[in-house]
Parts: sequence; C-alpha cells; structure tokens
Amino acid sequence: MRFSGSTNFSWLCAIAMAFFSLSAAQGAVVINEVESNPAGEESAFKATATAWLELYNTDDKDVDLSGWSIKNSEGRSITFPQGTVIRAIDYYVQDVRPGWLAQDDEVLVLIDAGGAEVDRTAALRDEDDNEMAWTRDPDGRDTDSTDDWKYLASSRGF
Ligand SMILES: [Ca+2]
Ligand SMILES: [Ca+2]
Ligand SMILES: [Ca+2]
Repeated sequence: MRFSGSTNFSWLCAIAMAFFSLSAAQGAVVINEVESNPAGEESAFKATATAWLELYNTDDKDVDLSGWSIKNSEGRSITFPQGTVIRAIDYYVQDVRPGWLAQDDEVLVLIDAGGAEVDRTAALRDEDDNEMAWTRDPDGRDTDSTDDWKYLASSRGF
C-alpha cells in the first residue's frame, strides 16, 4: 500500500509530460507572416508580383513538414512535399498561385501530417498594394489573439 501513492504519482508525471511534449511539438511552428498584396500585380496572366506566406519554427529542433498543409479560407490547401524541413529557429517561405491568398479577411490554418490543426492566423486584410504585410510581432508570438499580429514592412524569410 505504501508504494501505491508514489506509483500513482509516477503515472501522473508520465501523463503530464506526455501532454507537455504534445503541446510543445504542436506549438513549435506557426504561420508567421502573410503578404497577400505585394507591390505590383499578382493576379493571373499579368502578374508582376507573387504573394507568399512565411512559417516560423520557434523550437530549437528541426521540424519535418512532409505532408503538412496550409488551408485558406476557401478550403483550398497547399501540401508540403516529402522532405520539406523547417530548421530550428528559422523561417520557411511558400509562394502561392495568383488569387490563392484573399486580400480581404484571409484566415489561414496550418495542419500537420496527421490532420491536426497546429496554428491559425487572425483574419488578415491587405488592400494596400505595397511592401507592408501582416506579421506576428515579435516573430512567433502566439497568444491566440489578434494582438499577436501587426501590419509592418514585410520581412520575407527573416
Ligand atoms: Ca499587389
Ligand atoms: Ca502588402
Ligand atoms: Ca518575416
């Protein structure tokens, strides 16, 4: 009997650590910056500019993005190919096709290879045809608040 208490405690520790590892892993990569309206024309046929989004890995370990995807507010997805890796404390930029990023209240969702939601942006509106973009500030800030986001001079890949 004397040992049952510590056994239970060990189990609780194991469960708590499992939860902690899980949440730490899922929180490691965020959608960090979105440029839906770069200076120039990004619509099809006459494009002179390309819209893009940036991921940021807040963890000190590389993360394998193979099979992860980004879904836009129309439900269309971009899936990262096998072998896609985002380095520790580093950025990954994804250019997108014309029109893929809405310039009016776009919400993007990052989904891992198992189909679980990893991150979600605020509703981002960029009607200015210039080099300003929505970014988490500071990079990686994620409190599930619209205050995480600021409209600043774009910083693609850094
Ligand atoms: Ca533009
Ligand atoms: Ca812009
Ligand atoms: Ca950036």
